[in-house]
Amino acid sequence: MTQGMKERVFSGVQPSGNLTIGNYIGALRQWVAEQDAYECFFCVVDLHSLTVPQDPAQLRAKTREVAALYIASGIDPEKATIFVQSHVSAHSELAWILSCMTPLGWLYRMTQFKDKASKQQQESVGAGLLNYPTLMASDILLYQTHGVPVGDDQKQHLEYTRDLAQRFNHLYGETFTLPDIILPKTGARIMGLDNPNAKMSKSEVAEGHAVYLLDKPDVVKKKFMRAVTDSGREINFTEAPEKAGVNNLLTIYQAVTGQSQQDIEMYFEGKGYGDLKKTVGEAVTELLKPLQARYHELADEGGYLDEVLARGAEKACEVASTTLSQVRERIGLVGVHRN
Ligand code: ATP
Ligand code: LTN
Repeated sequence: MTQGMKERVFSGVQPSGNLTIGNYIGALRQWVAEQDAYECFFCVVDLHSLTVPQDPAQLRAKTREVAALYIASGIDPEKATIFVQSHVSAHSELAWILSCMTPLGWLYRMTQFKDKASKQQQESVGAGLLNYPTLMASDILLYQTHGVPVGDDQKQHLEYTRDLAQRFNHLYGETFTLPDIILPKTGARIMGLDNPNAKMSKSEVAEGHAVYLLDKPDVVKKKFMRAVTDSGREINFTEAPEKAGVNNLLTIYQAVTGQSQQDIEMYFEGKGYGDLKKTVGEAVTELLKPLQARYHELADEGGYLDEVLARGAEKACEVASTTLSQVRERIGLVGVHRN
């Protein structure tokens, strides 16, 4: 099959902090698996991270770090296009156009907006936080994307993207491909180690909440040893809310080792929570070793990353501008005519 015939995949991570094992298990790991079968675009969505306050120097550093972590996780820049969202201005332009076609009600009902807005002073919630899904829809629709590999928390944003694409296609004629969500079989929602009822998130600051991809082995192990469990003894996969901590540890273990639930439960039969935490901590440490080694190599050869991002931006611009031209034409924006 030639490159042009492959279906497209698009996904992104915000450079809003240190990447967690939730980001890896829910997103990055799936991306690696898809890069042969699809034409992939993996974006560092820096404009999205502006929806909550960011320190400029930190944002600059994290943008490069996230791109390097894509490569360190196994994404091959020779196969997939890796780029920074703000390098392709079509994203912002389509976001404006689509925001004009989005009923406010669709945005107010987004749970991510409600969650993040409730964590800030009412008056200081930026308009960007409300418009976040419109920018995300633009990211996806510009590439005529078929599949979007993300964690469970992005379901609602994907539904919104499809609704918006359908609305546009209905009003102006077939323009956008309707994207499907691609969820991981295991680990679509990794929970915080300090609070197994809240999603593990890179912008949560509480100590012991998340394991970061660049945490040193002793830190990883310590965080797992301190993970919140319960006062019982059973080590089983379960939906019971009071056993969410144990279930989360088992889920991480399953995602990392690829073993069946049955085999894992059998392995831990008769063992205690201390053993569970130790075993999971060691498995995650092993998982991170090669990733961290590759990351540090990349950090030492700075020029390579710049070159990958420049190439990525060029390729992404090509595809995005084709869709954007169609959109501009369909909605009646006048093109430039030069003699
Ligand atoms: P923030 O805290 O800044 O909102 P985040 O940690 O939720 O960030 P995002 O950049 O919003 O991360 O998400 C990047 C990708 O990682 C998305 O596909 C998202 O679904 C996935 N993801 C994030 N957290 C988890 C998690 N705890 N479990 C599984 N997937 C996750
Ligand atoms: N909203 C996503 C990040 C994101 C994204 C995208 C994911 C922005 N644009 C396009 C997939 C496709 C999040 O994970 N919070």
